[in-house]
Amino acid sequence: MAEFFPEIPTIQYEGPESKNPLAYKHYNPDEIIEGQSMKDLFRFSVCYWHTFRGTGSDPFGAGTLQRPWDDGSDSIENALKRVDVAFEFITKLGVPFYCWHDRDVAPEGSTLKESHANFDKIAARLKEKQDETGAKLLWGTANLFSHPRYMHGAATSCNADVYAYAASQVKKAIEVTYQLGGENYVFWGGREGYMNLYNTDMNRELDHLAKFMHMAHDHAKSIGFDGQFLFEPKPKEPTKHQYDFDAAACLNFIGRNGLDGIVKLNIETNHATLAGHSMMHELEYARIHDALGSIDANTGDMLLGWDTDQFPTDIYLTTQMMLVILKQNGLGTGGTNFDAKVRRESFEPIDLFHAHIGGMDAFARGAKVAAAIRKDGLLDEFVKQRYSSFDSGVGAKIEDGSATFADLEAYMLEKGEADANTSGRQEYLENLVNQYL
Ligand code: GLO
Ligand code: MG
Ligand code: MG
Repeated sequence: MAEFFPEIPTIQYEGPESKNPLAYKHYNPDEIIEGQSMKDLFRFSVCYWHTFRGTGSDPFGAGTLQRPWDDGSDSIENALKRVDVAFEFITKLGVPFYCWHDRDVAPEGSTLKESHANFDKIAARLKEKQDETGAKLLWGTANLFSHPRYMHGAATSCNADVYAYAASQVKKAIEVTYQLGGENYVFWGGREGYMNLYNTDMNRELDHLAKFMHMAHDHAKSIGFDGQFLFEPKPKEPTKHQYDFDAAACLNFIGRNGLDGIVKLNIETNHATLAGHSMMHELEYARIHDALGSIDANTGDMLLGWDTDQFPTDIYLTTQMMLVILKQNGLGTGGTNFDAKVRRESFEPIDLFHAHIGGMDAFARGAKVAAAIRKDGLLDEFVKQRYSSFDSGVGAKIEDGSATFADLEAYMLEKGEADANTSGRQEYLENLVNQYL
């Protein structure tokens, strides 16, 4: 196997005392957290688009990233070589999963037929490499936003031909995901949204999107693919208003269109903050609806209002995330995908390793802290106590649905005044969490 990262060894766990930047200090794949290994708890994944296709370009300047193996062309040879690079990277990192968009791995041809054929060629190499290394596909997806044909959206485009093209692309991407043993299939809305309501029939667009999802699911069933479908909420960018705004908007769409039980959510940190939520809020909202399927692990910048997709390093953030994820005992068939890119100033290949190592260690530490908080149980006990007036008496009748407004009025007329409130103790609880960090 050609060595694309000759100076990088296989990354090992060396423990918190290690000073080796190319070692894990906290991510120890075999270490058990609440009954499962870190490997199974996180199911870390490397994303193909930022990591192997990112160039470091921004709206003000050209790419900066040194990727000596890449000739910058859209040739099949270059795409095949990138597969080898990707699997060397994934293997050296010891990450169990990866994921892609169709057009990340294989070049778009001049016709749909040619694009399908290109995709088949690369998929065959991906399969070989998966078998050789044991790395698996967490999820596949289709890029329905880069090509100019998708200027008005894909499944919500005003152009029926574009809709049909998008459907063909998703059909193929689901088939390849299935061939490669992918465990999920993701839909991020790309350009599914609008810039201006004066030219938009929102009702028709949402209806078309629902039909698209049903057709996708019917096709998946017909070929025997039973991987989990996931929506990825994002409120804005590239459009002013994206239809998959946040977890609540996605779940409303899912429920209203008969997609319950078919689609769960892939929650991304930076998208949560763009929606004006904390990541913990988005995860908990999804979890209580039995829809927390997978996560895109990154972070934004507090001072910037766009999707900066940075690698997560904040242990307070990962602690909050793991408090929710541990409540549901992990992510099932989902995983922790680094939808994150190195800064354009971090232009050497080794920076890709530093970035992933840091992200994995941040999650491992967050999980250890969250598990310690959960083990002591003080936080959970506080919340349980706070709602204990609903465990018996009038509260229990409210919860079991047997109370009527008339009952509640009769109860209160007799009692005269509500029982006194107790303190929410927010500051005490914030201090408590800090004690574990
Ligand atoms: C962009 C999204 C994007 C998706 C990807 C797969 O903001 O985060 O990277 O995760 O298209 O759905
Ligand atoms: Mg994402
Ligand atoms: Mg993003």
